[in-house]
Amino acid sequence: MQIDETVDLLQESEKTVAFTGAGISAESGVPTFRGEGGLWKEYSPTFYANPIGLFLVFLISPKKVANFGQDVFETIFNAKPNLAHSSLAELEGKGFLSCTITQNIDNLHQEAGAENVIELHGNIYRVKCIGCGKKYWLEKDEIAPIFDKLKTRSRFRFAKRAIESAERCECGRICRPDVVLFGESLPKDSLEKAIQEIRSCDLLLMVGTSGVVYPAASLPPLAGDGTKIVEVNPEASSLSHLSDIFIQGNAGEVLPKIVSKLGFSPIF
Ligand code: BV8
Ligand code: ZN
Repeated sequence: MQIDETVDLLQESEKTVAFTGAGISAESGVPTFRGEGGLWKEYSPTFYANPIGLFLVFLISPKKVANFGQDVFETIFNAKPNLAHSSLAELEGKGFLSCTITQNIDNLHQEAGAENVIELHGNIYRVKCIGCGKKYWLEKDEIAPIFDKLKTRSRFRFAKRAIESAERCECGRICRPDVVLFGESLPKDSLEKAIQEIRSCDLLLMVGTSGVVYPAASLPPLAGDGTKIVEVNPEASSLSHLSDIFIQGNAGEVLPKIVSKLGFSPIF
């Protein structure tokens, strides 16, 4: 029923936008932040998800910071797009989706073929210069070995190796992961573009987000009064009160059904 209604809305829509969170990558094996087995169950965001906390953990045990980086990055490195990512890419390719606004840093929307992706929290495969802000893309095999090198108990050796292995910018300064940690501001251009997209769409597909992280979670409420909001999530989120249609289920099962009802099959 809700899937048929969503298909009708997609066919009538002039401009559809997707807003995604960690849940859309759950079926790719990437742990969500707050759900069952969530990342922050193992690594408390108080320490691991903000620069100051990470520094405190480094002072106590540099090895823990390297383990955290290895666990997060390895999980994401090994992840492949799932049918939810490829369904959104298919909708974009067939002209039913204008853009995907994501809170995720795993690059899986792009790997599934999506071209118009607005990244609110950055991208794990990109680094940026701490001096001039220039950004560089890294290959997976360039990043993985760094964490092996960082596995040491000694703070001094960890810091020395971290600086040695950090990518250098043309300007000579070192680069850091282009990822927004808690307490850090979101990239202004991405945020402004996302606001503009949500304000101008008439259909918003909200997929796999708990809606608790700001300012990202303040975006769906900016949708216009006439905009229909369809949410896909196995459980209610803090944004569910906004949804006109709530489809309870996993994105990797629900989205392909919507796409196939439109007469396409997500390229996997
Ligand atoms: C900011 C990158 C201005 C890193 C992320 C105190 C001090 C400092 C800041 C704050 C503070 N108090 C509040 C704040 C603001 C803070 C915030 O919102 N905190 C929350 C926790 C209260 N925000 C910030 O700090 C932001 N910056 O405000 O700057 C500023 C500056 C200085 C001082 C103050 C403010 C920065 C936020 C960005 C942080 N970086 N990621 C990394 O990825 O490692 S956030 C992280 O959470 C991810 O990006 C993730 O995407 C995002 C949001 O979470 P969700 O995507 O919703 O994921 P979650 O696990 O929560 O939910 C998963 C959902 O999927 C669930 O609903 C589940 O049911 C569903 N699901 C599960 N399986 C499936 C599914 N759905 C569909 N299919 C399935 N199969
Ligand atoms: Zn530079």
